[in-house]
Order: sequence, then structure tokens, then C-alpha cells
Amino acid sequence: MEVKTSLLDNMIGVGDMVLLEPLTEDSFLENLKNRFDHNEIYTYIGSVVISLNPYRSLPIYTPEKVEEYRNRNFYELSPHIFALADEAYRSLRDQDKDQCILITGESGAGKTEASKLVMSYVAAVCGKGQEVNKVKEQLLQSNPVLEAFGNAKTVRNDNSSRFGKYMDIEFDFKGDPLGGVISNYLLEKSRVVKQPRGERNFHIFYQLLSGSSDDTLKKLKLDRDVGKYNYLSLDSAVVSGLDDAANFRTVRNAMQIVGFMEDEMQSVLELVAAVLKLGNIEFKPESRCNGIDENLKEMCELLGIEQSVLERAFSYRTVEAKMEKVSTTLNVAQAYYARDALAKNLYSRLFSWLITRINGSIKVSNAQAKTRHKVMGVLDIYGFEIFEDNSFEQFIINYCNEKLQQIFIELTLREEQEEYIREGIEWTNIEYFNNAIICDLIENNKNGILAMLDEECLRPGTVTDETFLDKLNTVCAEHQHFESRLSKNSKFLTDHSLPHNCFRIQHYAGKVLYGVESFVDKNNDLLYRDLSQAMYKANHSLIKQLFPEGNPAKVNLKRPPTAGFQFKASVGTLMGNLQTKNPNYIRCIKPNDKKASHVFTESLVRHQLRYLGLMENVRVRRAGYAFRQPYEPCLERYKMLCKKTWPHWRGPAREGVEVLLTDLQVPAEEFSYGRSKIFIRNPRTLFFLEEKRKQCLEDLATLIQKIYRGWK
Ligand code: AD9
Ligand code: MG
Repeated sequence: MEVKTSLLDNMIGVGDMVLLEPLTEDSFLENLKNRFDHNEIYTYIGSVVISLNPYRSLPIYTPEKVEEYRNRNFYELSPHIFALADEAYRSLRDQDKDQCILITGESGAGKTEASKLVMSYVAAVCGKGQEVNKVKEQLLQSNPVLEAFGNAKTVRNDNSSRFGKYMDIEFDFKGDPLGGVISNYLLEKSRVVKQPRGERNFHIFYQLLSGSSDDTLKKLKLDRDVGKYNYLSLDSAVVSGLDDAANFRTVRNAMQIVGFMEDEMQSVLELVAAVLKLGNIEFKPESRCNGIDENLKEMCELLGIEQSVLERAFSYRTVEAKMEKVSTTLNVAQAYYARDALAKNLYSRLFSWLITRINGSIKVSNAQAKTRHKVMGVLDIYGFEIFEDNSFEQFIINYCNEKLQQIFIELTLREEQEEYIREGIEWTNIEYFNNAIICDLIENNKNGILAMLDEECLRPGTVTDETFLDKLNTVCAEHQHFESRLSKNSKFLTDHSLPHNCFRIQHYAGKVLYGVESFVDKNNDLLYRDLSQAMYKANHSLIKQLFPEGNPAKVNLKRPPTAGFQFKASVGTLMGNLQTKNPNYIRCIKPNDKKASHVFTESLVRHQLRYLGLMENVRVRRAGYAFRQPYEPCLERYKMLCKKTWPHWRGPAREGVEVLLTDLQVPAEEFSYGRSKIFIRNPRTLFFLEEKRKQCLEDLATLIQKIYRGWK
């Protein structure tokens, strides 16, 4: 059996870690580094793609490259993200299997870039035609819009996603795109009112100020100077390599393509401007609402709100019980709190509205929805984060990453091993760390951290972050992944290094210290009803839509679900959705902490490959079989390669496959017969079969042509 594959030939290092000899952590690292130094940023572990962030643009995503990878077998060419995208797309189109692309890695590792590369590759190779091209363009152009409103510069990444995104791209039976649906997961809205040192607010604020014409700014009552706005941090307003003005033009253009009308765009910008104005409103003890605050006046003008209505909403809080209304006066601190809560709510609701609006444009038409279609889901979430100060947002982000790691373990490590056992294939177990225990610590319905936070938020009486921490200390103390200063667990009792208002979780990717400050508040996510009612009164259709609960006719005394509860529920739905699809993994690795090209910090990469479980991944893969398929479809696909099975095999499919492989002289050690599936050890064998099949089909086509010409 002669096999040619570029995984072995002309390759820098080894293209597939499965083929690495000897396999140790050092050789794994050495191979990655060697390839990285030669601009080979992609390496496989079987069908999993490892992607190292090059931090510079490489000429490997050209239309020529797209052509090169198009319709080629996964192992045929050098490892590339396009090979994964092609494989996923073809198996969706030809084998009718819904796919999902799961992209993981810490903040700045390259997930968002990878997701865009996959989308643009699929757009380039799938159907053509005016309608189809419009759909593609709209799907692609949703990215710059969402990035402008949902991404920001952090210390880890100049374009950090501050929301989770999952996009289902839907195709018809031919593989032409029909449209899509985007789901978003909890935007980090605290950023709207305050940013950590060295970070910025969401891009759109800076883009709007630097990219708008003087005329637009005047209409929005804005000043070009970033320094004029309390909500915009000054220390890192300018990010090198980021052209806010040019990006603003890109965003406007993208919004147009996605289908936003001119007046809708204007409304959106008015809301962005209103947030900036809101941040500049000041309250004074003696005359909080004296009507002379210029910012308040301008914000009201922008949104068509009567000034006295907003002033009142910033002065009183009305609590409605069943039969009565009680108004209390807000003190200055409470007024500021109300102001910031309004800004955060306004912005995050605007963001959700943008997603709904985009979905309205890209959604599959009702008629098409009824026909059979196939789905490719692309998941790009915020990566695992450890900052100096970690709060509720990091807790949520890291929980989401735990869940993704869990699904990786479930599907690649555990599933794989269990399948061998199920199929009766000889197998020695491989040990790996299962993070299910950490997920449980966070999400257990009874005594998980989120459940306890909810319990505390809903409990009558005085609830503070400290009472929440006390509760955690009592309940979680025995959990081996939970550490606190007061923890009863003797192991941690002596850990006085923990500040008193913190707890620490040993996540799969490292230990993170969380400050409990604001956990209760952020989880409650309450907005005084007076404010939502003031917004609802606005003579501005967009803002009115964003605060439907402000409609006095629809007063609902029920508490809205907490932020944590909603997040857990949506992550649960997402995981369920992913489990129904065929997963394709891209594991992004950050080569250094400096956002620098050509720098490979060994210790950093070693840490990532450990927590990502990549060594275990290779071991499972090596000990096992690269490819498996039920007997029936396998025989169907390759039966043309053997006279004994072509055109019809009469007998059990398993025997047919046996006859076929023997006839093709595939060495016996290359495969194993499971109960319902054939297991092929080496990707090269599969490649060999595919090559033979391709040749056979080409010969057949030539023959048909000859016969056809003969007839003519
Ligand atoms: V976060 O969790 O959203 O904070 P990501 O999404 O993992 O993070 P991102 O894709 O935004 O990281 O990549 C960070 C930066 O690295 C990008 O802005 C690019 O400047 C750079 N990058 C990432 N991948 C590539 C690539 N394939 N080629 C060139 C890249 N540059
Ligand atoms: Mg990102």
C-alpha cells in the first residue's frame, strides 16, 4: 500500500502530533516551536487543529490557498484551518451531518480570528449566485458590527470579545447558505461605566468620536475629545495599530450591508451618544435635580424624553407592592448608582437589539425553513481570563470555559474510550483530568456557587456580598477546588494569603481569585422601575422598544431571573445543541504574553498544552483509531474499489468491508472490526482509500465521456 501524504513529506517537524516519536511533553513543545519558527502555526492531533497565534499577518489565507484546500482530503496537505473548515463543510454537504466548530483557548489566543477564517473559507467555497452571495455577505458583515459593540481593548487582547457568540449557519440540501442565527451570551456590561486600568470601553464609543463627521457629532451633541467623557478611560484611548476612524467606516458600511436603514443607524448612534451623556450627569446633595445639568438636558433631547421625567426618576425610587406605591428619595450615591445601572442596561439592551436586528436580516425565510436544511454552528466565546482583580464577569466567563473544556473531554476523551469498550475493541485506559467536578462546584442546582448566589439574592433581609461569601464558606468548604480564607477545609485554613473578601477556584486552566464585591448586585441586575418607565415614555422608538417593562399597563411584580440563572440556562441549552452536532475542534494557543510576533514563551505554551489536555488527546488518539465508520456507509462508499463488492454485495456489510480491505491489501494491523463499525488506525489508510476512490470516479467519468462521444 503506497501512501503519499504531506503530513510526512516536506514537512517542518511533524504535522500531526499522533505521528510524533518519541511522544513526550518536551518533544510536543519542541515540535510546536519548530513549526512556529517556520511560520507553520497549525498542527494536528488527528482531526483536532492546534492554532498558534502568530501576532502578524501571514500570507496563508489568500484565494489561492482557498483553492488549494478546496475539496481535498484532510490529511492531504499541510495542516491548516482551511482543511478543518473544508472537512466540516463537505461532511455537512455530502454526508448530511450537522457540524459545529468549537474554538477554545485563553483570551488573546486567536479564537475570534479563527472563527472569521472558518466563516470566510466556507463562504468562499459554498454556492454562488446573486441571492447566495447576498446571504454570505450579510453573514460575514455581521462580524464587524458585533465586534464594534461587543469587543474592547483589555490588557490581554486589543480586540477582546466581551460577549459569547454562537452562530448557526444554515444551508440547503445542495450546501448553499440560506441564512443564519446568532445567539449571544452575557455581554460584560460593567465595562460601559468603568474599565480596569489599561483597558478601554467598547470600541464603538471611540470609533464614533474619531470617525464621525463634525456634522454628525453636532447632531449627536458630542465633542470629539475622548477626555470629555467620564465613561471613557483616557489612559489607553489610543491603541497602536487600531484605526478607530477607519473602523467606524467599516462598521457603518457593514451595517448597511446587513440591512440597517439610515434612520436605524442614526437611532443606534443616538443611544451610544446618550450613554456618554449619561456618564457625565452629576448629582449634588443640595439640589440633585435642578434642571441645569447640561448633560441631562442633552440626553433628554437625544432620546425625546421630557426632562422632568428623567429628573424625577433620578430622584425617587418607587416600590410597588400589590396595592400600594411607596416612593423614597434617592441620596446622591443612590442617584449615581441608578445612573450607572441605566447606562449598563441601555447599552446591553442595545447590543441584544442589534443581534435581534441582524438575525432579522439573515434569518432563513419561512418557506426555506420548511425544507430540509443543514447547520454549521460556529462558537466563539470569551476566553479564560485571570486578571489582577476578578469579579462576577470573570467568574461567568471562566465558568463558560469550564463547560467547553467539559464538552471536549466528553466528546473526545471519554466518548472515544467508551466507544472502544462498547464496540469490543481492545483498549488500555488513559488517565486524564476530568473537570466535571469544577463545573459541578459552580452549577450544581442545590449547592453550586450560582445556586447559592441566587438563594442569597432572593432571600429577604439584609443581603450583602459578605453574607454570600459566608454562605459559600459554609457550604463549599469541603470542595477540593474551592478555597477561602475561612474555609473549614483544613487544607486551606492556613491560607491567609487570601484577602478576606475573596474566594479562589482551582479552575482547569489555573487558580483564580475572585473578589465577591458586587456579586450580589451584578447577579440581581435590577433597574429601578422609575427608570425603565422614564425610558418607555421616550419619544424615540428604539429606546421605547428596549424597555418594554416600563409600560405602566404591563407592570409585572415578579422578579426577573438573575443574570447567573439566565447564563447557566443559556449555556445549558448551548451545550445540548452542540452535543447534537459533529464537533470540529480548534484549540488556540497564545505563544506569548506580549502580543508579539516571533516570540514563543515555552513556559506559557507548556501551561496551556497541559490544561487543554493536549497530551492526553494525543495519547488517546495514538492508542486508538483515527477513523471509524459504521459498516454500511463504509461499504457503500468504497465498494467500487473491489470487483467482489461491486456493484452489489450480497451478505452482511461487515463481511463486505472485510472482503474489500483484504482485496486492497490493507495490512491487518491497520484496522479492527468493532461490533457495528470498522476502526481504521492511521489517517493515511483513509487517505489511501479516498485517493483510490477519487481515481476510480475519474476513470469512470472518462469512460462515460468516451461512450458518450462514441454515440455521437
Ligand atoms: V478573547 O478571548 O476574545 O480576549 P481571542 O478571540 O482568542 O481572545 P483574537 O482572535 O481576538 O483572540 O486574537 C487576538 C489578536 O491576535 C488579533 O486581534 C490579531 O491581532 C492576532 N491574531 C490572532 N489570530 C491570528 C492569525 N491567524 N493571524 C494573524 C492573528 N494574527
Ligand atoms: Mg475573541
